[in-house]
Amino acid sequence: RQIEEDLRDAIQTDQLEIHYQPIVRTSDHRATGMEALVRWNHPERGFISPSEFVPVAEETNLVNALGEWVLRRACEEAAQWPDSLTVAVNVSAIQFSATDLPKIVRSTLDRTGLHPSRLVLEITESVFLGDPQGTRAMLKALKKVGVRLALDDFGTGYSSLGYLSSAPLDKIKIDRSFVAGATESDTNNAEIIAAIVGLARALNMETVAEGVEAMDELKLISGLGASHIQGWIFSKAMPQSELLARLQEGG
Ligand code: G
Ligand code: G
Ligand code: MN
Ligand code: NA
Repeated sequence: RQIEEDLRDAIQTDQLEIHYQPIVRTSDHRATGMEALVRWNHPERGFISPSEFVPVAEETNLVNALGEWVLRRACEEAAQWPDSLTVAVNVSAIQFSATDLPKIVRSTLDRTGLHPSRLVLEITESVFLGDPQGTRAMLKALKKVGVRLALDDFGTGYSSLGYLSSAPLDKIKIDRSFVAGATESDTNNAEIIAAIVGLARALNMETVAEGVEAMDELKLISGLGASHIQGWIFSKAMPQSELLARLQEGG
């Protein structure tokens, strides 16, 4: 397929770049980290969304090359930020099942000089579906490297909660569909968010409410106790150059 060939080329010739979206602490609205979101500017087709090309990478053998490219670039760029900021990198379930992932993460941290505690790996619930024992072993091995682990898009996938208490996760990212559905009049989604926050607290995990766009959502979510917020109300994802300029301004 053309898109597959083009993607292979894009990875090799640096047509990809990463945009960073701030994740802020609910209590003071200060950024504590950034999520790395890959972008592809195709020479003929223009901008192509990762929701289109990440699945292509997953269907082919490109997903590991893509994942390693994103990891390395994100760690290199995060090493230029203040030490207080973490960088969160999305890890595809296929990448996650590769046995050499902890080794790759460790050598990337070594080469870029980023302290392990500043890297967050975002995994999805689907990693718990196939091989729960292998998954726990992988999570443990990654924790040994010193990185933090976040469960992404929580609430949209596999619904067994059993794995949560036995997995060494540091944070839960509440899927934006719950945030978008939470209003004063429809309280079901707000109840779900409150329940996830309570569960995370009991398990000593942080919570990130994703996709907060509007002031009424911000008020509601803050009241529900999520420790962190990510969404357009604070910032869209931006390139490294723009992020560095903002950090320089102190904002
Ligand atoms: O901004 P947004 O359109 O970036 O991202 C769309 C989807 O692509 C999201 O589900 C997001 O998790 C995913 N995504 C973005 N960057 C990466 C990446 O580097 N690796 C993987 N596996 N998924 C990514
Ligand atoms: O699947 P994951 O959570 O990794 O991807 C995050 C996705 O959410 C990206 O596509 C990102 O651009 C998008 N996103 C981030 N903030 C907002 C927001 O406030 N509203 C909407 N609609 N999307 C957002
Ligand atoms: Mn994510
Ligand atoms: Na998510």
